[in-house]
Amino acid sequence: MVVRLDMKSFYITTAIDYVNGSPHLGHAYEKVLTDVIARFRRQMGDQVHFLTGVDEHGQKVQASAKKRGLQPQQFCDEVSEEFRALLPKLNITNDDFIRTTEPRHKTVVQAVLQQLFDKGEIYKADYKGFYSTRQEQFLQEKDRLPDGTWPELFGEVTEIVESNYFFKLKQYQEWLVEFLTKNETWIFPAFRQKQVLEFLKEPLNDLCISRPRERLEWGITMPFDAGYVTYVWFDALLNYYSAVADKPGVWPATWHVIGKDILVPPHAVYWPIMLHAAGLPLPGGIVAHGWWMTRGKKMSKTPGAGEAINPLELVDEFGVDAFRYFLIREMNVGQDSDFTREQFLVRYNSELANNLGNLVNRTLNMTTRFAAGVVPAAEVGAGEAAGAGDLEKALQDLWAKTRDELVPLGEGFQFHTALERVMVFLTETNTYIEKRAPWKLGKSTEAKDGALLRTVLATIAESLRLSVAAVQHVMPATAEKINAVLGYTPGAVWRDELTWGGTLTGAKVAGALVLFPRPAPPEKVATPAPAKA
Ligand code: ME8
Repeated sequence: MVVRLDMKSFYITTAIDYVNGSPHLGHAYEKVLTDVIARFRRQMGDQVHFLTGVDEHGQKVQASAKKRGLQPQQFCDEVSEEFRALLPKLNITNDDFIRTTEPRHKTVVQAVLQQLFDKGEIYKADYKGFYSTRQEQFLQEKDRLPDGTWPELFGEVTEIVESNYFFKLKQYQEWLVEFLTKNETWIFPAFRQKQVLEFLKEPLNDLCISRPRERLEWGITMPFDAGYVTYVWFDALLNYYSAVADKPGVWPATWHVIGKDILVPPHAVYWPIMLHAAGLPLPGGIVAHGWWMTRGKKMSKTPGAGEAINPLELVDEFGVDAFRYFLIREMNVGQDSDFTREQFLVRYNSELANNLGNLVNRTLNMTTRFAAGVVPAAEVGAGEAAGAGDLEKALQDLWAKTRDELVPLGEGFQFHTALERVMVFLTETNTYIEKRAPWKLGKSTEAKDGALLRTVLATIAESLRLSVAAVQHVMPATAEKINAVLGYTPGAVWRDELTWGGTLTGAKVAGALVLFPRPAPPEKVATPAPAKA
């Protein structure tokens, strides 16, 4: 890795997925969102390190392996491969993939535990209480429903009595409240930070961080007591640090991207306190995204929850970029979204096929037809007598406005809005084509019409090039394909790519490119209108 001194280091992570089932849309979304942020930061010139991986220990994994009649390690090897294989299919640019069964991880977890133990941050005590295997969590009386039962979320709850190791969480409560009060934007979106502070109004308990080996085999051995393994969250959270512990200058993470279900308490309470107690710097912040739901229920591997959508089926059917586009366009980071095939098809047809696909077709088709496939130069002032130039100016002004919004929107994780703005610009470009009707200009023999036609061709090619630059972190393969048919190789500095100019003048374009073919017919869906020109 070449590290330039003028580059800002940007370390971003996803949650690590439990390997007790196959990846679903929720997992795919988190990877795609993090990838979009990572690509955006690279475009902005940062030195990005992007980590993802799998969470392989714990009761759930042990149980799933047993069900399949496999040894836990064998089971993990198999399922982890499925999660790893998803990444190239989604065009994810992770730099590293961590498995919590790897020696590099175990060594760091044990070293941190030993350090905390030596500092007196960990003690042994008897514990009697209720335990949820599904959530791998001890419960408290306040977790019960008013009728005394446990919420469905916890699955089967059993009472246990045992001796365990505890981490002194409680003594850091005030420190954490102060930290979150001082660092108001530590959690995105902001309303989640308020929820954490609300949670912290109740007293914290010390955290039970061990499981007796006779109850749970499948975990990292406590370095100071071989009769115990490490609680799965204590093990899992440390992946963010263990993966880069040997890479100077990478820690702390800039952002951890996770789902809202694992914000409180693991990421917003345990994690900062663990780091603080261990004397390690805290990450820059946490992005807590919402859930993909099906018919109002969270999509998950758990029986009884919303039906899990297999992301690969959609990728196979519509292509990786249509999939990435939909996830990023549809979900406002932090909010929930319902996944429906109908909504997917609406966006696919109207925004990708009709809007972007149409502009690509028209640009290639008309440049080939009217300019022998070579993008002409815009002729400023062409046809001024007829008021020409105003439409081009309006489009350029709209672009300038769109461009100015792109960076702040990206920096604020508002990628859905950024895509919406680009779609508006594309729609306006297509409307501009309708208004200028180059197919009519092409039939005219008048010199001013010829000049205007060349201006139109130059204008739409430039509009297309700019739109592609604006969405390349969301649809990298599509951007590459369109640039290739435009005969264009983008420069190294992304921001410079966003300036309107005669960039493509003289470029030789290809004849055609099929980008978003119509899906197979059986569904009743809105079909795209045929492209004009
Ligand atoms: O929680 N929509 O693993 P996991 C959006 N191993 N995101 C979803 C989702 C949905 N329907 N379902 C799950 C774990 N996710 C732990 C994490 S990190 C140190 C340990 C997200 O496989 C979920 O919110 O249950 C989480 O961020 C990620 O997928 C992995 O979930």
